[in-house]
Amino acid sequence: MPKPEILITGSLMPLVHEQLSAAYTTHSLPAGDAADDVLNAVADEIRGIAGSPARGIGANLMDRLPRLEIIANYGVGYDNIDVPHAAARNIIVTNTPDVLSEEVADAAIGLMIMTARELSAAERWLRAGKWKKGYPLTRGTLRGKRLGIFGLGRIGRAIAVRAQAMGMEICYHNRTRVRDVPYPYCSSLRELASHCDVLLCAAPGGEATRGLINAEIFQALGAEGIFINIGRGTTVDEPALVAALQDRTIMAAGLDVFENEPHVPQELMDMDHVVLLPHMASASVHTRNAMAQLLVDNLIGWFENGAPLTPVAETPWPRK
Ligand code: NAP
Ligand code: 8YV
Repeated sequence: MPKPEILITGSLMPLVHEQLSAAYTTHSLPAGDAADDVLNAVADEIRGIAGSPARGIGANLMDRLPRLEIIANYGVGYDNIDVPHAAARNIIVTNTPDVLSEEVADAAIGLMIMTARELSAAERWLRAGKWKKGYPLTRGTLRGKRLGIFGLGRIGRAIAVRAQAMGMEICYHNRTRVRDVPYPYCSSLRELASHCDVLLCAAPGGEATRGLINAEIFQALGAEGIFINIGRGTTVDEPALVAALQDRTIMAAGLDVFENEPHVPQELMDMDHVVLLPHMASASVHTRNAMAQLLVDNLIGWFENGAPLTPVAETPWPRK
């Protein structure tokens, strides 16, 4: 039996390249026009994709690969993949749930504290030699504040546990009420925003959430409110966020994700009451290796045992 052929769509952790090339025939998909040369040579043989989230996997690419069986995504979010198209073609999509939840929750809490207590601005102040001038007391605090989580899933729950231990009250909004948590449920995002002091987005991206956090939500969050995003930038109406920060509709924001990464609007860069991170919430060697191993194990599970480990809900295994 010839070895399955796998297309690797971007630069992934070394263990992915090492383990996949030991077991399968692998091909790296270069950027730009060179991609066509690779596809022209190998497209008919590709049975699996090891997918980098930096690259979209749309219907066009899938349809150039007539034998494609599985797309293993390097990330829990899979809004970079046209999953309805994959499902229609019976292509399994897998992601990397759970193994990154605690790391991302740590980063979310760090970002929330940095934003409320102006830690980045204070460090810039010190480095500028201004210590003796005395950094102004921060208006922001987490003492006595309520955290509103938009997207109380695996990561949202890990954030809630941490925030509760810090003395914060928690409330949340999902489409579906979660039965096994003690936190109050808000039946809409608007209700959540008006009910909390810190609004934190840990919801997936994609069409279902596109632009939901908009001017009306920032208005409801209010002038003492803080917005934190570790979900996806597409969930936010970014110009509305810029405006809400510029005219102080809200107090501050901490952002790990942006609408058109790696582009960050200059207006955000120019404001001191915004903390900006380069989409790094899961980015430790420990956690990225765990994600990489799960990606590999999904491909091995499929090709060796006929069962992926963590298929996404839209492409369940066994098939329904
Ligand atoms: P998850 O367990 O599936 O949780 C997602 C939560 O969002 C669920 O509770 C879901 O509840 C809710 N939700 C989904 N669509 C919604 C909608 N339209 N309106 C309201 N709530 C909605 O996923 P997870 O593992 O926690 O990951 C969440 C997301 O975090 C990922 O999809 C990814 O985008 C992001 N992420 C970012 C980083 C980073 O580096 N910044 C790292 C990892 C993950 P319902 O289905 O009941 O609505
Ligand atoms: C990573 C993420 O940044 O898992 C996700 O959904 O957004 C992050 O863990 C990404 O997947 C790897 O580049």
